[in-house]
Amino acid sequence: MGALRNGRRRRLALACLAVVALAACGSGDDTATTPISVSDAWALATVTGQPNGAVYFTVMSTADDTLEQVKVPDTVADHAEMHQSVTTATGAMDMREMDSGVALEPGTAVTFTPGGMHVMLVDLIAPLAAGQTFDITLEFAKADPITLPVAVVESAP
Ligand SMILES: [Cu+2]
Repeated sequence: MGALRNGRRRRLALACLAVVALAACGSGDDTATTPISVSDAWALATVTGQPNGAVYFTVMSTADDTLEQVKVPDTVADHAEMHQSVTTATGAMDMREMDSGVALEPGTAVTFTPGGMHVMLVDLIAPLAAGQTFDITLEFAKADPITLPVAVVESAP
């Protein structure tokens, strides 16, 4: 009787150890793969003949990182570029490509917004229609890539 009870106890203890190990693994993976969150991704609908579209979103990181590039399916546009809107010396609006990416600091939200930073969808395959969604993928220097849906809207939210 005594030996049987001991055997059961040992099996229970082993089962608990396995559960603890799994839990530790799981939480370790979470912090390694999701230090960055991206929210509120949207794009304005475009009209026929408009060559480019723009995507806006907010990105927040818990660690120092760099948003290096954004990718868009080739069914949506030829490619995507990260742009910064600037006002030229003559007062005209212009855009400059952010070749070295966008620095992310822990806990500081970076917002892509009209008149500021945006992801330009270069050479749209078809006009962006309100109600449509498509995926973009954000690639970082350190964190794993994040793919998320972009909602096409008639006017800025
Ligand atoms: Cu642009």
